[in-house]
Amino acid sequence: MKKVGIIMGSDSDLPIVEKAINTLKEFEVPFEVHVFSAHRTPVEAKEFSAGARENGFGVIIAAAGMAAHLAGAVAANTTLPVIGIPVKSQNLGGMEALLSTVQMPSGIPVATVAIDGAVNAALLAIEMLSLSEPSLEKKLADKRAADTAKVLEKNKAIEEKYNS
Ligand code: RP5
Repeated sequence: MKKVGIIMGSDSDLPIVEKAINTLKEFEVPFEVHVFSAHRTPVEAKEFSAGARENGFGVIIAAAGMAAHLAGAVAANTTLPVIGIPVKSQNLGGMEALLSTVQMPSGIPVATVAIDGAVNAALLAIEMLSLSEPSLEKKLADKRAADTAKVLEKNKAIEEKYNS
């Protein structure tokens, strides 16, 4: 199976990124994790991105906050799909990271999830890998069904409390 590359701009992003890591572990999808910054370590970020396809990666998740150019910079150096996670900041709440990540110029796509949307980033990466890994298709369907059952259970409790 192809690996998922997970890059974060700073180790301070790790508490958010760990949610993606845990989701990939749950699905037994192989991954690598790195701290590369578009601004602080641009050479390393570029080398990783440019070599990612030949190094066995199928998709890259890039998480960054503030002036979040990481996902775009990664996407500029690979034709693998890149998923951007805008990370919430103290001052502007992640809006700046969201806009920096999502507003890519035509030709260099970044699939952007919600602010701190690390679980969806991992699920989207798994969905991409499932195109060539049929075993992942069933796991995705099972998780979707389990999540639906949880919500229906909550609905039942609320309905019983207020509607009876
Ligand atoms: C971004 O700046 C990082 O992705 C992080 O979200 C933010 C702050 O980084 P630190 O100052 O905590 O290292 O590049």
